[in-house]
Amino acid sequence: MEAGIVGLSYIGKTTLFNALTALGVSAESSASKPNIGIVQVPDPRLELIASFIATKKIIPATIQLVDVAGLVAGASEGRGAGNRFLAHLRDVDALVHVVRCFEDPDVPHIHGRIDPVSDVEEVETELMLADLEVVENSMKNAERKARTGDREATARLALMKRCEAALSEGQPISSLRFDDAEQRILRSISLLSAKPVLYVANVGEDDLAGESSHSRALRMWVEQRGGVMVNVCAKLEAELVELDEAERAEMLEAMGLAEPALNVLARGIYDLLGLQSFFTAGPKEVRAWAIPKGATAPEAAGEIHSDLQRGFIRVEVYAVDDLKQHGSEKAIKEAGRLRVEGKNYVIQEGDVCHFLFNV
Ligand SMILES: Nc1nc2c(ncn2[C@@H]2O[C@H](COP(=O)(O)OP(=O)(O)OP(=O)(O)O)[C@@H](O)[C@H]2O)c(=O)[nH]1
Ligand SMILES: [Mg+2]
Repeated sequence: MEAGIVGLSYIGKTTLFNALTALGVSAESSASKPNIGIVQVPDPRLELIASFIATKKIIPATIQLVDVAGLVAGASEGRGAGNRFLAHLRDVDALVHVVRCFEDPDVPHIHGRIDPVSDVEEVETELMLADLEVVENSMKNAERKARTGDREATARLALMKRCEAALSEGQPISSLRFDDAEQRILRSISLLSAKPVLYVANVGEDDLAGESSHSRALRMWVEQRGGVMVNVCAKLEAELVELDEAERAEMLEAMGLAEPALNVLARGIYDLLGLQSFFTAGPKEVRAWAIPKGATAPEAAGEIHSDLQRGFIRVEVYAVDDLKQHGSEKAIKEAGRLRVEGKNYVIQEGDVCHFLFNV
């Protein structure tokens, strides 16, 4: 699963991307390509499991993140570098929309003023204009085919007309409701404004709680749309990841923070992507794995290795809380808390799994 960062030009996207992916491996990047990186999703339950089950390594779940050049008004018509990159965002599963809320005379704003609501609307308009172009093309194509009596084309034409009407009125596709058949058609054209969005207020170092007038204005705008917003100071987070663990803890404490805002953001993106975690635990590694909510035991096994899915027999499962209560897997078993589940079992958030398979 993959999320993409969007936002106006020069507002801290790459700073945030670098901080988020500092611990993960960068997949590929060059001047002409978007930055692609791996984000580790911190989970305190991993350390908890490892405190009961001796292990060599702790491996968190990861998600992939894409960072493209910023947008400016007119991007959908080819203005600015952002346009070339809009195409890279079509393939992502969700968007992280970064909005500048910090004041800093040394960092120029492309419009010469800080106005997060105007910025966020400018970017969303560009996304919708880019979608409108895709919808209109699809509509022309469907119109031609519908005349020959093609049923699929007739359905697509009606759907595209609905999408066009919404976009023309400035309504994102995500504000509409669709049935299964319509969703299938929409998936084939990957509209940007149909993707779930997490808004990130890039706040100033003196405004970590997001109480400045800029941050509050953006929060009100997001809340009115039923959206979710996270406050992050990209500059500060970029500094935090450079520190070693002891220094970081000291700096966080001095600022009265329990953990880096980046952790909250990483979990927010995870949630936005509809992911949940299950764990595997043994002497070699204690590891969290990302799977879509609702995944079955064989599907979860397939996340580890396709052989495990193909040869799936059953899974032994317990909850992290069982480990806390009983202290070891042996004690969990003796207490009758170790469950044996078959191929229809739906994995629950935080299950610790041992897969039994045969290939
Ligand atoms: N004061 C302050 N400066 C920041 C913050 N985040 C980013 N900057 C600065 O803003 C400038 C632009 O940051 P980038 O991360 O390159 O912005 P971007 O959105 O990736 O820019 P484009 O890719 O050109 O659209 C840099 O000089 C950063 O150091 C922040 O939270 N506070
Ligand atoms: Mg950038």
